[in-house]
Amino acid sequence: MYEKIVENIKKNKNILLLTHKNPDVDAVGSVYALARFIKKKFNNNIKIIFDDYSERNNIIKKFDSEDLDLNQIKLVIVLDCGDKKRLGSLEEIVETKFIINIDHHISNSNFGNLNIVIDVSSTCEIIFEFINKIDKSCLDNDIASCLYAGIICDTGGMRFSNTTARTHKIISKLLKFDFNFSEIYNKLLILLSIEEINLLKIALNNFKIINSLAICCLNRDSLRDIKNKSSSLLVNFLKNICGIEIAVVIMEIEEDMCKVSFRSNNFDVCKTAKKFGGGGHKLASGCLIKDNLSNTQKKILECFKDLDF
Ligand SMILES: [Mn+2]
Repeated sequence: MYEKIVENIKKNKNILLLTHKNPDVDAVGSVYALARFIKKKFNNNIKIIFDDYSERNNIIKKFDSEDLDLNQIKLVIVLDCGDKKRLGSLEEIVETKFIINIDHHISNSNFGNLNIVIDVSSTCEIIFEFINKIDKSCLDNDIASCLYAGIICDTGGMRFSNTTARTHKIISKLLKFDFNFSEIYNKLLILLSIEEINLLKIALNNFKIINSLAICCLNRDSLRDIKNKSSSLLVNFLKNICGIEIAVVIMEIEEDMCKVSFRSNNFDVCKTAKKFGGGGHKLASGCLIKDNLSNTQKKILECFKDLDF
C-alpha cells in the first residue's frame, strides 16, 4: 500500500500537504517529516497550509513550504485527520483533488481516494514506517526530530496504552540521529506557560467528581482572558487524579456551542464522542455540541449515568 503512495507522488510534480485544524505536534511533525522526505527522495514541489498554527509547534523543525498556485496541484496528502470536516477552512480546497488520507484515528471516515489508516500510536509512527520502507537512507536529523516530537506527544511521553514495543523500537532508531531530544521532550511535555497555569487555576476551581468521573465545565466568561484555551491540557490533568476513570472537559466556545473533550483509562469514549458527531481514539476523543453549557453537561452526564463505577 505504501507503493501506491509513491506511484502518486511520482505522477504529480506538485503536492499539497494538509492536516486537521488546530494542528497538534503529531500533525505538524508528520507533515514536516513527510514533506522533507518527499523533497529529498523525489524532489517534488511541496506546499503546506495549516489552519490555526499554534506557537507550541515552533519547537518542530520547520520545512519551507513552496509558493504554488493551488490550481496547479492535483494531489493532496492529508495527515492525522480523522474526517474531512476536521480540515476546517481547508476542507473546500481538497474538493477537486486526489486525496491520500494517512491517519491513525480508528474513527477515520476513509474520506480519501487512497486511505492508509493504521491503528498505531501516532501518524508520525506511520510516516516512520513509510520512510523506512521506501528509502531509509533519507532519514536524517531533521526528519528524526519531527517524528520524535509527534510520537512523544501522542503517547504522552511513551505512557499511554497506544505505546507498543514497536513504538519504542522506532524511538530507539530515531535517537541514533543528532537532535536535542531532551529539549523537545521538556518543551512539549513538562514545561507549562504562565498562561497554561492560569487556565489550570480556573479549571481547578471549577471541576467536580462524580464517582470515578471528573468533569469540568467552563463558560466563555471565565475563559475570556485566556488566549490558548487548551482543553487537552485540562482533560489530561483531570485524568491524572487518582481513582478517576473518565475525565471530561466542556468549554463554551461560542454562544450555544460547546467543545467537549474526553479521556479515559479503559472506557471507550470514542463511542460517546461519536454520538455527538465527534471522534478520535478509544481513550481520547472529543466533539462539538450545539447547545448551552448546562444542557451540554446534562447530555454528557446522561451518557455515563449507567456506568458502574
Ligand atoms: Mn495524532
